[in-house]
Amino acid sequence: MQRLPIATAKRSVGDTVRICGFIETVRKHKRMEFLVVADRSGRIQVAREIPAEEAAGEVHARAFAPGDAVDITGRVIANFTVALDGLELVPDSIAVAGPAQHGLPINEMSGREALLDWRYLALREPRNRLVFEVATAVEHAMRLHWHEQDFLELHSPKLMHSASESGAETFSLEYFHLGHAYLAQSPQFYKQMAIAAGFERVFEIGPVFRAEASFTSRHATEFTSVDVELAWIESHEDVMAWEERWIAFVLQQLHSRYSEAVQREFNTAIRVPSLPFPRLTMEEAHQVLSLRKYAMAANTRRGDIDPGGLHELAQYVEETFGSEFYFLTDYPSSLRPFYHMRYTEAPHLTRSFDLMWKGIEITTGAQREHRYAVLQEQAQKAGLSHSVQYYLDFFKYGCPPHGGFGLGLARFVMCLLQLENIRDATFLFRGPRRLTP
Ligand code: AMO
Repeated sequence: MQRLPIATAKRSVGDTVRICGFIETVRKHKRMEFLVVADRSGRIQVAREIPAEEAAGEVHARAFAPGDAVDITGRVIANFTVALDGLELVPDSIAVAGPAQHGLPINEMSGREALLDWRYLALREPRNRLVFEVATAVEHAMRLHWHEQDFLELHSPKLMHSASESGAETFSLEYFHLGHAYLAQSPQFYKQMAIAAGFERVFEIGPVFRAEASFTSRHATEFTSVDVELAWIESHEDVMAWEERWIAFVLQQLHSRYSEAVQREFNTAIRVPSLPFPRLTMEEAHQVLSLRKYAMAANTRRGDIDPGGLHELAQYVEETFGSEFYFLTDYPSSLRPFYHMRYTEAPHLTRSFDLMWKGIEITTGAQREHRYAVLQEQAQKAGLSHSVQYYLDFFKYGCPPHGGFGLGLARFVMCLLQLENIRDATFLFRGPRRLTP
């Protein structure tokens, strides 16, 4: 008999069906045993009559355990006493395809680290599954938009000859007779190479690595980066305008399919944003913070805004413009990588931006420096010119003005579902203290 998803099987009251899934709970009464069985689509109570010999202890049967992967054939009946939804399965046969050891290692009381140790068990929770259903829908919607707009998808190498963002935060490894290789911190150089190759509009969704000893709720040492690069722009404003339309499209798609489930499971509304998102220059943002008497943490880099300040600004933007999103633009050159274009008339400022959502940075972007001589000088000033010569070469034989951005996928999902921690939005988290499972 063909297996039916539990949600489908439930629509066949009176019929004999076959379902497969995990046992969630086991309850025994004198002659009856109740198993709640769940699969990807839902759950159902299975009411099994215990045979007389088994109840009398004359035959010894293995006891069912929460976690057992079971394959059950039986009849769906209506039973208004069943708390779940008035439906129940009366089994003809129950085969245990994958037995679970008795006594699961986690329960509702387990702390975050234990849940991460036993991630596959934690992921059996429908709420955790929903995180990845939504993440799948997010990526799908992003791809739809790119596809409609003629973008090419890249799969750039993650083994690199040099650091792509900043030297201090790279993982390095031995690489045959070439010496060291570095794990890519972003596809930055290669998405720009695609522009020099005439691809004009490109994207990539792929893993990136940061050797950062950060222990915050927003940082991982490996994460999925969503990257976009566009040719023939006039300024970073064109990139922001493109990004906000793309995000509104993605949220529109998500809203129509997931707003109910997300409201129910995460108590959060999916709001389709109105455009344009508010824009604040870094200078304006500092003025707002000082008017609101916000005191920046002492260890904040000169000119930068600390996480508390970003939240304060989020509040200001929500109160003033009614928006969950805002762009912070025109970062000081000292805070940005060498490849960001500087303003000709104000070289201490970059034509760059970050996108904030609910107070958290989800994107960094910029217009890039595409003029070979200027870029070479900026790389030199950053102490990088030799190690990145292969990258500088991309700009030697004609490259259009261009810009783009990188967005952390887990941060996006975390903000969307209002999750507390990036660990909850990541399939398997990697941090300074975690390399398993
Ligand atoms: P940046 O380093 O700001 O920019 O990264 C882009 C986005 O990636 C996410 N992100 C992270 N997510 C989880 N853990 C981390 N440790 C982490 N670091 C960053 C954030 C961030 O906004 N090449 C540029 C992008 C560009 O200009 O195109 C870059 O990598 O959401």
